[in-house]
Amino acid sequence: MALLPILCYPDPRLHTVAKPVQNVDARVRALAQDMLETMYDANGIGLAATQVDAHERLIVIDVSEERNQPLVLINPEVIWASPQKKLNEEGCLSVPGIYDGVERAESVKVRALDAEGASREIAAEGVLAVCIQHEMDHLLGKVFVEYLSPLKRNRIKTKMIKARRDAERV
Ligand code: K1U
Ligand code: ZN
Repeated sequence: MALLPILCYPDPRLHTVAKPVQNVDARVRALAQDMLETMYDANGIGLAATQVDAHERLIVIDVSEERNQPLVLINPEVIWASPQKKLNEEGCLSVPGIYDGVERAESVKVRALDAEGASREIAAEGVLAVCIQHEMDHLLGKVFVEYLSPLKRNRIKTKMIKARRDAERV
């Protein structure tokens, strides 16, 4: 198992559109395990392959308090989204230290392959629904700050570039 480097906004690679996984094989399972280890190490509740510069439709999630209910979703598709929307506070491991409100469907149903290649359907609400939608956006090359106003987004971009420069100076 290995910790993977997480791309930081505004890295252009975060805007890559991920390709479907063709075979759920040992390589894909190893990537999913490394992503889970990376997500737990960073205290995140989700991680998309895009964020570790692997442009395949694979996400990992664990929203449990005990951090012992990992979910691996391969080639996820939203098959139903509630018309009711909710504004939630979001964060992102690729935009450290930034939290802001994003409106998303309150609940969703998702079909995906699991780590064994079996098709599963998940009905999600609350933080799980928010996290699934956030991670699926990553697979489309979209970062949550793109829902914010251009003014806020530009401020965040400038802050991230400055933080990166300061970190490189040390
Ligand atoms: O995609 C990511 O970078 C992971 C991200 C997932 C996420 C968190 C919150 C709302 C939507 C999606 C994180 O895990 S950010 C860090 C975190 O653990 C967190 C931040 C705010 C609220 C809850 C958790
Ligand atoms: Zn994110």
